[in-house]
Amino acid sequence: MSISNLSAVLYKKGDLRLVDCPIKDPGPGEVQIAVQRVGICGSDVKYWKEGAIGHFVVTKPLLLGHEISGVISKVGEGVTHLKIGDRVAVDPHITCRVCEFCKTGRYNMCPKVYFLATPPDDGALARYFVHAADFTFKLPDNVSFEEGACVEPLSVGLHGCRRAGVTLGQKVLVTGAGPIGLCAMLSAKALGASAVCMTDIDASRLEFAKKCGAIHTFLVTREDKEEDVAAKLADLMGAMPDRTIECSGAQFAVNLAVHATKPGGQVIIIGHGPTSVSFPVVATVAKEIEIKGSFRYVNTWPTMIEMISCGKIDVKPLITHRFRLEQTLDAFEMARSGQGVKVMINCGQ
Ligand code: 572
Ligand code: ZN
Repeated sequence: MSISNLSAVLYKKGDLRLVDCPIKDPGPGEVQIAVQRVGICGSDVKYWKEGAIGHFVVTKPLLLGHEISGVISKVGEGVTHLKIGDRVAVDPHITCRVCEFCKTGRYNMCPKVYFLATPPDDGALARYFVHAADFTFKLPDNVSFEEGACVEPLSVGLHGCRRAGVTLGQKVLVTGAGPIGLCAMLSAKALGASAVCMTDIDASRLEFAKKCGAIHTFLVTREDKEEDVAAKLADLMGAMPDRTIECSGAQFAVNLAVHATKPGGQVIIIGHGPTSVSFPVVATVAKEIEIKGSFRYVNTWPTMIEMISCGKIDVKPLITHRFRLEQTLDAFEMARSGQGVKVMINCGQ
């Protein structure tokens, strides 16, 4: 009897189907995972609705999903740190491990990377998939499958905070209160930020951010001037923020970030919408602001799993909707509607 491997495959823009796919066996250094939970990311929705993000274009059927937890169902040759039955979370990278970036601890820069659910590389929104064992991490008993799947978006936030060098007693501004902004806020607090303020153009997202732990929130309107908002933020936070983590991709937020940040401070850009945005070069120079990019994450799973396990990061409030794998299309419609924050799919049987 063959076991079914129900899988969410995007055939082309707008054409997402549940189909049965072959189950692969793990090769050397690989594990087969019985997927338990998959969170829907904005990029999954964008590939579905627009068929592309930048140069990454869906030209052949693509299995979606890169926020994964599961149970080890088979172990390939040479794998010693995992066994059948282990509960795991998955870092969606598979890298070459030998280039200068892999060898210097920046595997997120590997030019030969395979990254789940990024064309042409398949994801894991299915019953089973096979992954590199060294990018698969055991979950402690007190970390749920849902929390395990959330390690991925949390990692984006943690990496941004690490790039910013967020540390004890700092004030941190996070622009954009979507899932990644919320994850950056949770990490900034866990790293010891004394005040974290979130901005957004949507009042309901800020209300939600407060419930998730944002200390301050500030509603930005289209009529606002960046310098005026910057002054109000300094008032609200008691001083200018030492670090700003930009998670919205909006032109306004990039300008605001530079104006709001303390002289000598840093602006970290995670979010990007348009390919190019302008930035206030005079203020950047005059305040010696350092602007840095932050791309995905590197070496964040062990830290984030530990932080969830010890209770210093509580990601559960971010999960707003739950669906079964069979209801994937409804789950994607919900994610696209913007009503929820983190939509979670249960792939277990
Ligand atoms: O969770 C990781 C992640 N990264 C995203 C988007 C969604 N989820 N990124 C934004 C898009 N870039 S990309 O380089 N690309 C389409 C591969 O423009 C990757 C990071
Ligand atoms: Zn993502």
